[in-house]
Amino acid sequence: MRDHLLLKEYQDSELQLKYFNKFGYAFFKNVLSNKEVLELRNAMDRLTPIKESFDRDGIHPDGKFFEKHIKCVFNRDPIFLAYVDREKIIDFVASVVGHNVHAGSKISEYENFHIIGMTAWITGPGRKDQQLHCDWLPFPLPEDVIKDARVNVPLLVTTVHYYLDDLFEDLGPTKFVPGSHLAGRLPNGDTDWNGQGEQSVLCNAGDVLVFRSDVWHRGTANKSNQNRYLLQVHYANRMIAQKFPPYLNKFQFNESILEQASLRQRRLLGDHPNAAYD
Ligand SMILES: O=C(O)CCC(=O)C(=O)O
Ligand SMILES: [Fe+2]
Repeated sequence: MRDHLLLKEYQDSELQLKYFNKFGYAFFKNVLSNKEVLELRNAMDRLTPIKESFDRDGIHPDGKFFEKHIKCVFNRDPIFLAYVDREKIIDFVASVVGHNVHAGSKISEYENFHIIGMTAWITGPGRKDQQLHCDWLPFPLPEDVIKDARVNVPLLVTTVHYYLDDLFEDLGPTKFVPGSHLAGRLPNGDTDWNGQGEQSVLCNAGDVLVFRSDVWHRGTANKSNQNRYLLQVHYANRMIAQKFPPYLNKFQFNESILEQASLRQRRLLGDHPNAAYD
């Protein structure tokens, strides 16, 4: 069994999509320059926590390790705005969650999805293993049903990982069980599926991984002596709520950042025209 995930970028977008549907993830090599990686890391270091937004910055409550986890960073520093619709990545994301579930609708892909979160995450030495999980499994199905060629489970949420380190096993890479979104269930303690075990994302700083919410994966222990830097961007079909805490009208868009946003960025931040349920 392989212990590291196959990280191949297919230049043909149809192939990239085909393997995303088959394995549950897609890889994009060298998306960010070294300068951009450094800028992002520095911006993450500068962020300060907002307690009501569920931010964390300090020693983790269930372990003696440092963790910084800051939500909705597109609203905190204009540097992060570019990662709302980073070139190349956003076209791919549009093709996987921008689809319209009502066949024949005239709504274009860019009008049918949005950002539901953007988190800056620094994990320090001593960070513990996560349990293998799905971020969200909206449609649990019997395996024989989900494998039927007539069944096409629509993807509602996908996450983009911008890796900001050269990953190695001791730094705590994300691990995936490729293809496990076709199990139709949560891992429930299993660590392999269909002959595939967990495989580490051993990529370089500036590389990007896009993955389905229903593929089995986990973050792993940081056994090194350095912090791991990760920017997570979560996207969903427009019908899925945005997760912008604090709730009950307490989240406020930062006007000075919004002024710098393009029309497409505003749209992805939630500036939709009226449609069903509005
Ligand atoms: O830390 C990672 O690499 C993955 C984290 C993750 O999967 C999660 O928090 O849901
Ligand atoms: Fe996860």
